[in-house]
Amino acid sequence: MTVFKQTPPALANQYDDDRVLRSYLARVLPPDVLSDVQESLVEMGRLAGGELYELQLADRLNEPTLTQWDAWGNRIDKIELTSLWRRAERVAAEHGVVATAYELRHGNLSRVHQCALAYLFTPSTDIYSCPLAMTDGAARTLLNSGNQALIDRAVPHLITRDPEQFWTAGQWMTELTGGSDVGLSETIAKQEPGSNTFRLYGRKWFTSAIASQMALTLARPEGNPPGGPSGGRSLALFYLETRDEHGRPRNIQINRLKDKLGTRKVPTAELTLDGTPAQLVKGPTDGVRNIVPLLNITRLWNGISAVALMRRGLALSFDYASKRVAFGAPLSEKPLHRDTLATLQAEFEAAFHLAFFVAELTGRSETGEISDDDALLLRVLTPIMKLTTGKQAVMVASEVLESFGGAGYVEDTGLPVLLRDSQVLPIWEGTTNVLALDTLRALTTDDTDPSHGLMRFDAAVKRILEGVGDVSVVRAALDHAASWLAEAKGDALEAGARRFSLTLGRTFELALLIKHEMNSADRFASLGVDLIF
Ligand code: MFK
Repeated sequence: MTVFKQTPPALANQYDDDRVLRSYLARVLPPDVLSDVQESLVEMGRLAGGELYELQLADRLNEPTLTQWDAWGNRIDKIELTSLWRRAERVAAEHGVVATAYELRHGNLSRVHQCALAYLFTPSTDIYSCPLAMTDGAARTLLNSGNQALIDRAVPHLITRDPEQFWTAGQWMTELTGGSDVGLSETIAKQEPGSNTFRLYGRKWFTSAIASQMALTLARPEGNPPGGPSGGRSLALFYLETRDEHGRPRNIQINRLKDKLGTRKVPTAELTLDGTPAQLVKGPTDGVRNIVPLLNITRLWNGISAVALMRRGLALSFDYASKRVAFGAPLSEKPLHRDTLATLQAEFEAAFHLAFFVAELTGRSETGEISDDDALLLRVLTPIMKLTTGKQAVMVASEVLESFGGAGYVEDTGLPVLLRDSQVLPIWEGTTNVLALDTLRALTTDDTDPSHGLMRFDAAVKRILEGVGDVSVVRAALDHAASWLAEAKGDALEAGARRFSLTLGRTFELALLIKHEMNSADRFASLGVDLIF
């Protein structure tokens, strides 16, 4: 008797196989830059579709562990990572997944190159992008701070390609009182008499990737006024190193690791800081404002991770559709299945172009080559991009699982993790609602009237669509947003902020998709599935 065996989905080289990434890079990178970066991307695509993916499947059941005590009663709070994450750390350092953005080999386009590496790397590493995002954000924050002693001490470790020297950074912001409303933080900083060192006392409630060697955190220097409407101003930004030269925590107790829905490889801890030595990064106040560079870099990573997870799900789903036969033909020949996947592919491609456009602007901002208009656009688009792509990732991951039928609901296919891990994207680094409010705030960055900010956003969309003409559906959406904003006041403005921000996000995505289709070699092709099957 012949026993039926289903061929599982497989991954090819994840760069060679990614028409969307390749056509985007061919459009935005000059030919000499593209040929220079290609080798690194092919190599990362090979690892992501091969060694790292195999290791990810083999490591599926393993999770990081916390050992609080040694056999002799000493508190050690030792974290052990799984083999996938240990390998991912080396690969990330050696392949410059953070470093590329700082080496500036290709000027402002280095950020695009780095995001392409991160995009290929992320889905095969069970969110090792979390510590890398915070590392990148910490490097940017320290460099912007002008604190030369801390720059000299930490930045070389954060941006090295040498795995032995490489450090990752944590971002300890969340406390029991304040997840979104960080100004409510209760951690106190006491200055050591006659010294620049402070000692931190308090509890941090969500500290991701706790194996990091350093962290940036917020605390209230003794004497500053307590939390309230402007609580963030009386916090200060601190730098600390987590362990001493013997590997012992520096007056930090790791109370437990969180039991989370997803991101199970990320060791996320609850901490007590009991006199942890720390240095001021930039003055004794305005901690929230001073940590903003970190927030904006990790929000960019969030968007890049969102599109990376969408792409991974679709790569597996498209491959499976060509192998799985039902009702007399492969799924890839079934009009309804094709139509479903084409819809998801459109969501992914739209999100891809938005996330990478923000990477382009970020790169230009970092090298000081951004116009005032584009700097304002970056300020508005960062929260819009983060909130829009996070929502798209959850929807696409859910549909990807369904496209496998029951197999998508079964753990040892390695598929359900895509949904669990995507679900964090609209939560951490600012929830959808917090970012929707930040969008309104960003529209008033240099003017008190958000309608003026929206007019500049509108002008940016027009610039994107230059040469294409006014696309009626884009025009209608922007006009609708503008007339709502002109009317909405007080509670109505706050209540509509999420719908408004998502409208702007999806409209901008559409403009970018159109621009790409009009300017790339595979014009009009990418929304169809014919190129994929
Ligand atoms: C896969 C990749 C993912 C990556 C890693 C994930 C690791 C997970 C780690 C975490 O989740 S850490 C926790 C993340 N937490 C947040 O993101 C907090 C979410 N809450 C907010 O973002 C609130 O809006 C905020 C805390 C900023 C509000 O605090 P405040 O004290 O009310 O701030 P305020 O007064 O609104 O802003 C202070 C200043 O910063 C203002 O400037 P001025 O002082 O000049 O007036 C703001 O305009 C400015 N500002 C705030 N957000 C900004 C910003 N400027 C630029 N960009 C922004 N995003």
